[in-house]
Amino acid sequence: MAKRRVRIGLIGYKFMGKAHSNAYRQAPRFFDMEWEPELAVICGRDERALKAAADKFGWQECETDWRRVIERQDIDLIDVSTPGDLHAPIAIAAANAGKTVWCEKPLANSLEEARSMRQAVEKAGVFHAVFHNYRYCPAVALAFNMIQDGLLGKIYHFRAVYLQDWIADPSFPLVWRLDKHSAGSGAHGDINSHIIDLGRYLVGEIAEVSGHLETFVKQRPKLAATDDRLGGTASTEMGEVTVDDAAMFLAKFENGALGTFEATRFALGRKNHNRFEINGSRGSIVFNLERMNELEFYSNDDAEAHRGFRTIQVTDGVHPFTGSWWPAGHIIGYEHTFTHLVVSGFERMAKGENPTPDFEDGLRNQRVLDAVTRSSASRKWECV
Ligand code: SOE
Repeated sequence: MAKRRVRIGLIGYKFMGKAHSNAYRQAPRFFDMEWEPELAVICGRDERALKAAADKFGWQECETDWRRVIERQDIDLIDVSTPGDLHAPIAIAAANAGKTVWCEKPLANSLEEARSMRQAVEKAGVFHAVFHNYRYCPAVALAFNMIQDGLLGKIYHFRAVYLQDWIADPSFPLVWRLDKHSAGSGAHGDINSHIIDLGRYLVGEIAEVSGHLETFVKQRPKLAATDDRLGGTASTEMGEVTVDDAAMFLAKFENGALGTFEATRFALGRKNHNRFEINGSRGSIVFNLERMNELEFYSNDDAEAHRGFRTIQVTDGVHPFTGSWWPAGHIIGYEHTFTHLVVSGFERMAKGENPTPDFEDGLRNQRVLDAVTRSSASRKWECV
C-alpha cells in the first residue's frame, strides 16, 4: 500500500492536545492506513510547558505562534485544540492557507463564527472535521448500524443526559470554561453539543426546541495563577460567571421523534455520565459512556416469554473498529474514540472524501445550541 504522510500542526497541548496526540500516534500502530499522520509541530504559548508536552507526546518541533505554523509550507493539517475563542480565527486562517482543518468541539463560540468557518473551508475546498469523538465509541457506531438496519423500527424517543460535577463546589475558581468570551457557553456548548451531535447522528435533524439555561453560582474566585480546566489557584477576588452551569431542552426532530437533552456540571457523583436511550416501534437501545464497551438492546421481535434488555459486549471482531485492537472481551476506553475518529477521517480523505463529522455537522449542532439559547431567553419554542 502506498503510504502518504500527512504532516500535522497541533495548536493546543492540554487535555485535548494530549488526546489528539495520542490518537495520531496510535492510529497507524493498530490500523492499516493509506494516509498516515506525522506529529510535526505542536504549538502553545508557554514555551516550557509546551516543550515538556512535545517530548512526552512525541512531537518533532515546537512553535509559540500559531500564525507561523499556518505559514509553513511543510504542514498539511492544522488541528485546532484551543479554547473556543480561537477556533474561528485559526480555522479560517488555516483554510485560507489551503490546509486541512480539524477542530475541537463545539465548532465555534457563536452561530456567526460557525457560519464563517463553514464558508471558509467550503471556499478553500479543503477537508475539514470536528472532534465529536463519541460517534466513534464502537457501541455508538453499532447503535447507528442497528438503527440503519431497521432493528429499532420507527424512532419515537431520544432521551440523553450528559452529567458532570467538576464545578459543583462554589469555591471552584473561574477557569476559562466559565467565561463566555473564551468558551462561548458553559455546559451547553461543552457537553450538550456532544449529545446534540449524537441525537442528529442517530435519529436525524432537529426542527424545534424549548429550553432553559441556568447559572446556579453567579460569582466565583478569580484565578490567581494557572488557567487549567482541572483547577488552578483561587484568589480572594471574586468574578462573574458568564456562562450556564446547566442546560436542558425538549426537541422535536424533523422525522417526528421527540428528544430530551440535559447537560450539567452540577450532578454530584456524576463524573462523565454521557447516556442515551432510544425507543422505537420495534425495540430500544441504551448507551452509557461509563460502560462504553456495552450496548443494551431490547427487541420486541423476541418471543414474548424471553423479552428483556440484553447486554451486547461490543468488543468482537464483527463490531465497528474493535477488530484492530484486542481479542473479544478485551475492552477499550475513552482515548480509543479519538483514534477511531482519526482512522476514519484519514481513510475518508485518502478516498477524496471529507471526514465525518465535519464543519457542516459542527454548524448544524451550533444552530441547535443557538435555538436553545434563544428559547431560554424568549421562554418559547424556537425553530432551529
Ligand atoms: C469537559 O467538560 C470535557 O472534557 C469536555 O470538554 C469533553 O468534550 C468531554 O468529552 C468530557 O468533558
